Amino acid sequence: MRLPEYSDISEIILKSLTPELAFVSEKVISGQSLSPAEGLLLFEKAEPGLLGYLADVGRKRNNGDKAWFIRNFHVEPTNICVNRCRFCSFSHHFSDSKWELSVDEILAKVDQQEETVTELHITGAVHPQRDIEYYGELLKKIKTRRPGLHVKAYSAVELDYMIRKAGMDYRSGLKYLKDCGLDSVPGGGAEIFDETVRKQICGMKTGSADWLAIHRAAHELGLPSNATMLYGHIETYAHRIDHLERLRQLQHETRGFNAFIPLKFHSSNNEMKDIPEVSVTEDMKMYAVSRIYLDNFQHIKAYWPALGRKMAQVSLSFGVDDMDGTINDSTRIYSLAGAEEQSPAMTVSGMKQLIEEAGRIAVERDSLYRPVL
Ligand code: V47
Repeated sequence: MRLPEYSDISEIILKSLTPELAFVSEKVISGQSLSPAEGLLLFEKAEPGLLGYLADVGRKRNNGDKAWFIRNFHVEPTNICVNRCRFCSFSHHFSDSKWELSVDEILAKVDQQEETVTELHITGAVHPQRDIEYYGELLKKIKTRRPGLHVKAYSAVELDYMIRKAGMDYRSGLKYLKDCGLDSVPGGGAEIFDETVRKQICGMKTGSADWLAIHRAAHELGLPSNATMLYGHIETYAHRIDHLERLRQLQHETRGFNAFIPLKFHSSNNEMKDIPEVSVTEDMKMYAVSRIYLDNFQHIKAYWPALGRKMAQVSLSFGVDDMDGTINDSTRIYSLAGAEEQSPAMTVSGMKQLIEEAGRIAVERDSLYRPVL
């Protein structure tokens, strides 16, 4: 029996679709960018199976069968925050406890990590008494102890606050931090760019245009960054596509984003607790459409502490090529919001097993997606 070639399978699938979906699918398969209306059509009309198939085309084109992971840990220096985001379960406004780590406590956490850990992710709340010199000095001290550690630090929201407070523009503030040891910028604080939704869920924090301006400035200085989206709350599919479109446009100009990370909204212990969490099918649709729409992003990351390790494994068949990291039980943002991973930590062998069970080749990476040998 002759087995069908890849293109034959595409043809069989295309014939079973409505003309609109067949047209959009053909564009995806032949590597063309989708318009916002076409992205929306996928969210509204495509079956999860079709989305998985189309996302897989992009995933394979960018990464072959490799799925990446990193040995990393987080430091969340404080939960004391000037903002009051309604989805947040982490800040002191909604949590039973208030904390602020001293510099020595942070350095002790750095010292505790094994030598093989390559990345530190620092993010947390926007503390009113901290300033750019504090965060700059922290970077210098970390780098003195562990010069080889890649420090991905301070979301655009934290950066916005500290840079404005210093009376600097984004470029000079980021340049100062880069000179202190900042290596890249994490993707937090993006939430949803649509201004109406943003006002309702996190009206006090950095606006969308400023979030994008900070990432643009970082890219222009040679600092790579990530991008996120908080989905599954009051936003519509059109808002999600608008968010992806703004990211795709900035990436077109700068090429500075490494990865896009959809973040599922978790509803425990925050002011949006009445909103039910979306289904896992919805999660997989979100990952797949992200892979398909963001055709100029090299990587789509499943942040498993937010998604759960089982669904992160499934997401490898819905466009995901990056599993983030080993984490070492160092983040509270999602466990406080009710995510099933209450103490997120994975061993390297656990990570490899998860990836290989999904039929992918597990590759340990550094923060710039170079294989760690
Ligand atoms: O911006 C907060 C999200 C983000 C909730 O760059 C919530 O590699 C769900 O951006 N339910 C911060 N999500 C974390 C972040 C991140 C995480 C992992 C990797 C990277 C990276 C960046 O956490 C916030 C917000 O969108 N968040 N509360 C919640 N209740």
